[in-house]
Amino acid sequence: MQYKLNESDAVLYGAGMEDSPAININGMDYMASVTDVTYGSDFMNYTVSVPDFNVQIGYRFALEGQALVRTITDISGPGEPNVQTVRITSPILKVKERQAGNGAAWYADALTDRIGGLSTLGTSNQLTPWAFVYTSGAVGAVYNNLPVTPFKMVVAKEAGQKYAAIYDNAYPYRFKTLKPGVWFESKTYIGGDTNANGTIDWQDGAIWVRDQLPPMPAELKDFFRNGGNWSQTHMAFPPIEHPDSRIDDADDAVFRSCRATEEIVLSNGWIVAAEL
Ligand SMILES: [Ca+2]
Repeated sequence: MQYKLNESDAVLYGAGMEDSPAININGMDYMASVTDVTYGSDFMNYTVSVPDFNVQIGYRFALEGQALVRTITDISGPGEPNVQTVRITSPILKVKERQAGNGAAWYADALTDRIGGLSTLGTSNQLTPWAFVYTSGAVGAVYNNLPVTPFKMVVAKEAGQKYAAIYDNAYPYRFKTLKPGVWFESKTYIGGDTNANGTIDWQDGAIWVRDQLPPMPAELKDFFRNGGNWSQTHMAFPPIEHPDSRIDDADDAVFRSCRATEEIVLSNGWIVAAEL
């Protein structure tokens, strides 16, 4: 699968033929096959059968502007009560070393972002709250609605060629016996030089990601507006095991980045916790 930016014919890759048609349920890979397809001008609905788990999964691809929106719409069959997590095992975006201007960017830890051309990046297999890949012709950005660390960045080699690929993390369909009732949605965006600075890189994708973030509630907006010299920023944390210490790390990084000025750093946000 390829994404092509019509304005420049620049290409980014998605799942390739070399990726086996597997789906991961509850941490185990299963072979899957598409047993039904319906489509319109800007969407395709797939029924994906996983015979060894006795379930069928409804999977929808829809185009929204420059984003491809993939949604799990239904899980059914005798195996459905046993489904806890579902993970699509193929990459959602990929760049290869032979593409001019190749690069990737992602969050490594609270103090370190990995950003650069593929030749400068070491191998990686890392969960991350945000991830971008790009070439000199197009940037790819991703956003999904997972409540825990949403993506994985892999930098590795295949057939002697280095690549960087972004994967969705596992979708928690059910926590023990509780079903939150929120269907998985993952958006893949391809764009050009959005900030018009003459270079295509992760920052052009970040402008799109910012637009995907939930807006600040009006009450909070008024509060900050009336509170004097506030500045406010969005951050995403991977708070699976020790959310407090992760947020402390992030606060520490913000504090140190503005230590030459008198600042008070206030963290205000939401933590989603789940007992797995
Ligand atoms: Ca740019």
